[in-house]
Amino acid sequence: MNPPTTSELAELAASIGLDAIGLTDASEFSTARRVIEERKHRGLDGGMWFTYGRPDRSTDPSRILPEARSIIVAAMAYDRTTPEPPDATTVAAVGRFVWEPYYDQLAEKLEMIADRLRSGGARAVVVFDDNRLVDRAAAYRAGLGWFGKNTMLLIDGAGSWFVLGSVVTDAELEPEDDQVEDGCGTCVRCQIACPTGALQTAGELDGRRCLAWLLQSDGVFPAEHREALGNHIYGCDDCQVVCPPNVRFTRSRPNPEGGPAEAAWVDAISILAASDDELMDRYGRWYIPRRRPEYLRRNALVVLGNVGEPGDERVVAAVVLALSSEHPVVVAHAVWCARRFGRDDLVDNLDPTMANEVVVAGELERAVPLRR
Ligand code: B12
Ligand code: SF4
Ligand code: SF4
Repeated sequence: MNPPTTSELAELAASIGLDAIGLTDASEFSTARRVIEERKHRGLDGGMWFTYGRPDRSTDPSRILPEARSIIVAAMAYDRTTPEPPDATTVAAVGRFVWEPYYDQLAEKLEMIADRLRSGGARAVVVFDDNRLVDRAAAYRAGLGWFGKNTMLLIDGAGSWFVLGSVVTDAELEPEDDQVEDGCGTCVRCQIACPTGALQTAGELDGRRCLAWLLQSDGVFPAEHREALGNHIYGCDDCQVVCPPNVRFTRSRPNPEGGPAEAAWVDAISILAASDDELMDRYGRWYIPRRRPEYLRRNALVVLGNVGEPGDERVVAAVVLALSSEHPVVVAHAVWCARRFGRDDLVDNLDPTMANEVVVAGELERAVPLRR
């Protein structure tokens, strides 16, 4: 086996556009496992699977590659500057980690690193954002950054606008296990900024309250967090936007183009008007609960109830259309939306069979806060 040296890997990473790289050994991530199990025990997973599903597997690199010896962990920056929203009151915000297919871009780069290892006779497996590895714990141990109070992995001088991924290999590489010291200090901005109080304890995310997770969960969107959802249609960046290292990084390295405007904002009305196929075609990359487009409509209705103007004819027409949906979850959230606008009259003509569906009947009984 003729594995590359650490400096060769660093040079290769920089030349293919990876922003940071670190090395660690392939031993188990026992702290991460303990933390995940303990949080799951307290219900903080909020029904999430991912690394919560099989923590024994996600924290053991030998399940990825039985002879694993080393892990190369890499970070790739994504968009930082928010483009101006279009001139409409019904626009919804998309988390910036999906403005472009960043994970595909990251995967391509990680495969180049893996190919270099393979050409030296080693085995190499690329993993990123799936359930096989705890990406942030790997990045932390490889000395890439520190765990912020918002639970993000922050890179010194560059913040958290990064996706992370790894190459697990059987090559013996020299680990750089110098962990980065905490850089949050006394700052608590993310904890204050979280609209639902999901970060009440520093460094601990309560999945039952996190909007990023609730938008990806199936069923009824929890009524107590609907107003807090604001205009988020997919993902939530609130605990990163306020983070001082991110603000400094954005200032020092703004995107020349200011971010891809067409991907940063989505008209909630256009989601409600689109067919199933159109929705999956446009947003199929997102984690949509059960891959069912009605959940995109559910999320759009909560957003519309928060940002739409009750007197806007387009808004009213979109709610009326949603009230005639064949999906109870869509009708239930359309009921909430109509009532939020003080338009109980729109609900009066509901089909009686639909009105008896459990989720719809539940909404009909619910007191709804009027738009202020
Ligand atoms: C499940 C998951 C989610 C869940 C839960 C997130 C969470 N915080 O646990 C949901 C759906 C909410 C989510 C949301 C987002 N996610 Co996500 N998600 C994951 C996934 C699949 C697993 C994360 C995990 O294992 N969570 C379990 C908990 C226990 O892990 P942890 O928080 O890292 O735990 C450590 C710290 O708590 C620390 N610790 C323990 N005690 C203490 C105490 C203190 C004081 C501190 C500071 C730390 C600390 O040790 C723990 C163990 O290592 C990873 C991909 C992967 N396979 O790893 C992506 C990942 C974490 N997500 C990512 C992104 C980009 C996001 C979003 C920004 C997307 C968006 N815009 O909506 C948000 C950010 C929300 C947030 N504040 O975390 C990136 C993060 C990149 C980075 N720089 O950190 C990852 C790594 C994907 C990737 N490969 O790039 N995500
Ligand atoms: S992603 Fe949003 S809801 Fe989740 S912890 Fe961060 S600010 Fe709170
Ligand atoms: S906002 Fe402050 S406390 Fe939160 S992650 Fe950023 S630096 Fe740390």
